[in-house]
Formats: sequence, C-alpha cells, structure tokens
Amino acid sequence: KKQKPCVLWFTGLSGAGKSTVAGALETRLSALGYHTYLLDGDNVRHGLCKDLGFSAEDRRENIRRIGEVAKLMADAGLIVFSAFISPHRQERQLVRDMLAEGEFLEVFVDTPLEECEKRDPKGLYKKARAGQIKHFTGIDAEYEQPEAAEIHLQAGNVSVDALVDQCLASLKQRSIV
Ligand code: GGZ
Repeated sequence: KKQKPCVLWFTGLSGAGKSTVAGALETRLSALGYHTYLLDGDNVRHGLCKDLGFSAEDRRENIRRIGEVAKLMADAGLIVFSAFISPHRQERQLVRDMLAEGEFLEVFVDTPLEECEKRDPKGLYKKARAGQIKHFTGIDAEYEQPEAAEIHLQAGNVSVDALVDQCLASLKQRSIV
C-alpha cells in the first residue's frame, strides 16, 4: 500500500488523550495495511529514556532522542506516531527541523487543563496540587501551546472516533495515506 513516511507529533497536557487518539489512529491505519509505529511513554520512558526525569533539561533530552528515533523510523518508510507532552515550542521545532518539509505534522491535542484534571486517570494532578509531585505540566511547569499545528484537535468533549476521523481526513488531504 502506498504511503508517505512522516512523523505525526502529538503534543498536549497529561491526560489530554494523546496516547489514546494516536493509538486509535495507528490501529486504524495498520488495519488498512499501512506500516506504522507508535512511540509513547510505555515503550520509551521505560527503555531508551529511562535515565531521564521531568526537569526542563531532561524533557529536552527526552524529546531530542524521540525525535531522532522517529526520524530513523520515517527513513525506514514508516508512518510514525509520537505521543509525549513535549511542552516546549523550541524542542518541537528542533524535531521539525530534523525532518524534511511536510514530513513533520504537529497534532495539538487541545484538552483544557480543567478537563484533564477532572479525568486525572492516574491521580497525578491530585498529587501535583498537593505538592507531592514537583514540576508537573500545567500546574507548576509550563506548557507552551502550538501556534500553528498542522492538526488542531479540540479534544475536550469529543469522542475518540471523531478525533481519529479528523486526523484521517487531514492525512488524506496531505496525500500521506
Ligand atoms: C508531567 C509527568 C510528570 C511531570 C510524571 N509532569 O499522564 P501520564 O503521566 O501517563 O503522562 C505524563 C508522562 C509525561 O511524560 P512525557 O515523556 O510525555 O513528558 S515530556 O514530553 O514533557 O518529556 C504523566 C507522567 O509522565 N509524569 N511526572 N512532572 N507528566
């Protein structure tokens, strides 16, 4: 099946739905016969980046490594999904600059902090509010919103299916699939 290799770079707060939407989109494309790979906390922060924490410096290194790996995978012909908070514009730009024009698509999973905090699937926001976790994104560490994401998902109150459809339409329009 014909595909244009690229990196779909999901960014957004903890609990915004990055891994969920990226995972559902990946499953959908892979069922259609496309070659894909999903990089997320489960397969990266426990391995390649297990020496890194959540200081600004460690997050920068986390994103840099993931960017390099995503680039290798795109070079191998895959449609790569990455789902990390990647809170800083500068780091996302660094990854964009590693790739060719049109090969990096930023996907902003725009779920309001209030909603993420309400979901709080791992109880991390609660701990951050209580001061038990320091430098938590959105609480006492910044999140810089993308200014010109290729795909902007208003994800607060929309089904995963609808968000996947929106991504798929954009990929078709860009002749990626
Ligand atoms: C933000 C943290 C923190 C702090 C642990 N700040 O909901 P989760 O649990 O599964 O997603 C969060 C994940 C963030 O890792 P990333 O690699 O995506 O971050 S970054 O791109 O900024 O490097 C959260 C958990 O790790 N977590 N401590 N202080 N999220």
